[in-house]
Amino acid sequence: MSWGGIIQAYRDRLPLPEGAKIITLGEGNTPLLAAPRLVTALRGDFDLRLKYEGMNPTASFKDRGMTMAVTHAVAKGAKLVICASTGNTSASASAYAARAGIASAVIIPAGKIALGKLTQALIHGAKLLPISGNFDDALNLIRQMSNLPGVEVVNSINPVRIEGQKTASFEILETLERTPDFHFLPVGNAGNITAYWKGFCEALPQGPRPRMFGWQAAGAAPLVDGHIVKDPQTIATAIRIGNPASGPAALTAIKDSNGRIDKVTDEEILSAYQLLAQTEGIFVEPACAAPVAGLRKAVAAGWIPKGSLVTMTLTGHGLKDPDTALSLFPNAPSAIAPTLEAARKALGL
Ligand code: AN7
Repeated sequence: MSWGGIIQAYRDRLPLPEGAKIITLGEGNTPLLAAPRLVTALRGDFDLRLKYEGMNPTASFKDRGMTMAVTHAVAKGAKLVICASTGNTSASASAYAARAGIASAVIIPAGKIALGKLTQALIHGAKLLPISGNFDDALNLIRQMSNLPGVEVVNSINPVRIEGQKTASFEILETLERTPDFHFLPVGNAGNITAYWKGFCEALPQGPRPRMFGWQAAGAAPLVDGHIVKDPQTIATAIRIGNPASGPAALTAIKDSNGRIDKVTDEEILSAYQLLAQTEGIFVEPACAAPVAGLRKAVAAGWIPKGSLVTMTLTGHGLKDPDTALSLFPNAPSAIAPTLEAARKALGL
């Protein structure tokens, strides 16, 4: 049978309204890639598998939750889905709303959304409401709008989003046919780490389960620092969040899994971002490089025993944020003559 998205695949494990029309773009079933060259570069000695969520229809993990949220919204008769977003939620919400034939409106921090994500929301016909504030301000506004008639909030404060996102854990376990020792992922609003842990708990009721290692950007690390961050700052705009909605659930996941929440600097993120692209051919957006940088830190600290099985979620595709990638290459190559001689000279051959 061909792949029909996560609701079709996991219908028995997802809450669905009676007779709901499923709104899907064929999300899920993403690759789980071995990464031996990256492990060598990190000077590790373990098995690393990367869940490449950039391969979802709108190029981020949000699609797993959005098929659920928009399916529920349509079943309830909603005419408009709304969300606050650092970019990927808005891209996904606007695509699934278009697919369903309903409207979408997205509240975003003005000037802080990666180019690809903004482009997606526009092309899918979303109403864009940039605010002079950050993601936390946007989510605050969304909470106030949640009771407006005909409106459905599709942020991860909507519990069906978490339900959809937990399916990534199911896929990892089915692919590996064993339990990872560690699971690494970036943490922003903390919905995804909450969802993965829910998935692992449901699939492995008796345990053992992976230890959850979540990574925040140093300038936006409320869960690591132990307090709300009023003016979060990081190059990884996807996780530029100072007051995560699912913070308490994330901390429970970390505690119950004997895991860890930690932070990495923008410099470490950018270095890991290039290392992943150049050792494994996998292009991610900067937020996804936070757990890669985290893994480097964990190896150096001796936290990953030899022979461990480590899984990591790469949450979004690198093409979402071409500006950050290009900024690393300020000197664009200049044109050469179309001759063998000039090509040989340029390549040193
Ligand atoms: C690529 O789109 O919050 O910890 O509004 O886009 O579940 O918030 C995005 C978050 C990680 C963090 N990686 O996940 C939004 C938004 C990428 C992301 C996260 C996001 P959560």
